[in-house]
Amino acid sequence: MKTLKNLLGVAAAVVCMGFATSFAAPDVFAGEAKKAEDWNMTQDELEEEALIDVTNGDVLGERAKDGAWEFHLYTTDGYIEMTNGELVWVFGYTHAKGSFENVGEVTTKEDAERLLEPVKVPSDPLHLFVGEKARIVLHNSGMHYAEEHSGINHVAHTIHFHGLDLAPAVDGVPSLPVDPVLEHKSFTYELTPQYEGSFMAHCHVDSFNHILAGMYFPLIVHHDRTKTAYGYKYDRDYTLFVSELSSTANEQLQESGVVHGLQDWKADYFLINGRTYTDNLFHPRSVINDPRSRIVCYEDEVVLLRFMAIGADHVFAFHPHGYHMEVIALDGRKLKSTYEKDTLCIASGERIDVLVRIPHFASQRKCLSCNLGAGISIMHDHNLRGMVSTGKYPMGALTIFDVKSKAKPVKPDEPLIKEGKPYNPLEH
Ligand SMILES: [Cu+2]
Repeated sequence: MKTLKNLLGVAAAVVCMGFATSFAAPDVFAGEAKKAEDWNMTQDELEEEALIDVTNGDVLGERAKDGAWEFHLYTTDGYIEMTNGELVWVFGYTHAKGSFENVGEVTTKEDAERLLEPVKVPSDPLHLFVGEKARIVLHNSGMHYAEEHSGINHVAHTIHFHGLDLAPAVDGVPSLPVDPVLEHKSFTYELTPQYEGSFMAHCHVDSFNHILAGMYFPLIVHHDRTKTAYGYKYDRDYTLFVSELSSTANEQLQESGVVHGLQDWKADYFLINGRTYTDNLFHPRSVINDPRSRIVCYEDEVVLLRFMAIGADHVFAFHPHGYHMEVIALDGRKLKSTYEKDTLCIASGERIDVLVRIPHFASQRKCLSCNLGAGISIMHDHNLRGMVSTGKYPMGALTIFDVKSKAKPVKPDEPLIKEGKPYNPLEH
């Protein structure tokens, strides 16, 4: 097991904000012109504000001269820290520090550390818009932490845009018909999304090993710059990307490039947005201390949850205590009629969008099963294998709803870890 003690230079992931600075306002904002006058805001400023709001301050693509959204993704490797202190070697996609800008080809470990964000699993979401062209450039930056003679060095990668129904030329299946992206080379995928919805992307080279080693991320296609999905209005949205990780398999890839007995591949971590829950409520790497994964909301709000899953064979079964979920879309398509579930099964490759309507008394309600405090209730994998990581329970796919009262002013959008001090749900 590798820990921080014996491995220096692994920085914590930093959530950065960025947005396009130049934008020609589309017709949908014609109605906003009056508002802009009243508030003395320019169309550019309104556009920036709406973009930040609808994408929750995620890093956005750059706006190219022709209006296309441009993203430069870099593949490389690194370590992620688990709640038990283990550092798991992974490889995946990343991007320039604080942006999706082009920083040229990155070929050395020093340049990767200097220019790129550390690799995350899953990597940061890509936000696209219906009818707006996107140019996604994949740069293969090689591996920098694998053993010198490991077969994983110098491998090629692609991006498969799972669910976007694209032509083969930009579908990311190697050599059908486009060759995969070799080390220190790049390839540009151009596409214009036709449908709004929740999608994902992953590598399609040696898929079992590359995907499960960490090569995946959420892809969200918005209809416009408002908080609506499939025609439904929502107040807040959270993307919960659940996945399986085998530190043993990853270590074998790092050391030799070959996973022994692939048929026996077994996850030892079950993740929500790359993290496990742990009974140490203060652990900064726990799911519940991650602003992307802790479902913070107000009473009477409508919360959109975008579930996405990647794995070898585990089917997650999400069960929120205290709430039913209204399923509004499956695999990026609006359902003709919705239905309600309190246990939602999701298998690898699926996306399920649900609305949770938060009752007006929810901030006062205590969950008797977890007793974490008023307004807090858990949502966990009811296929209980997913609640056991490295043989320990409860360590796995569990997050919490953290409902605030409108009467008590709070700032739910602020990071939950301030000045290095983790947020304590018990102090509510
Ligand atoms: Cu790959």
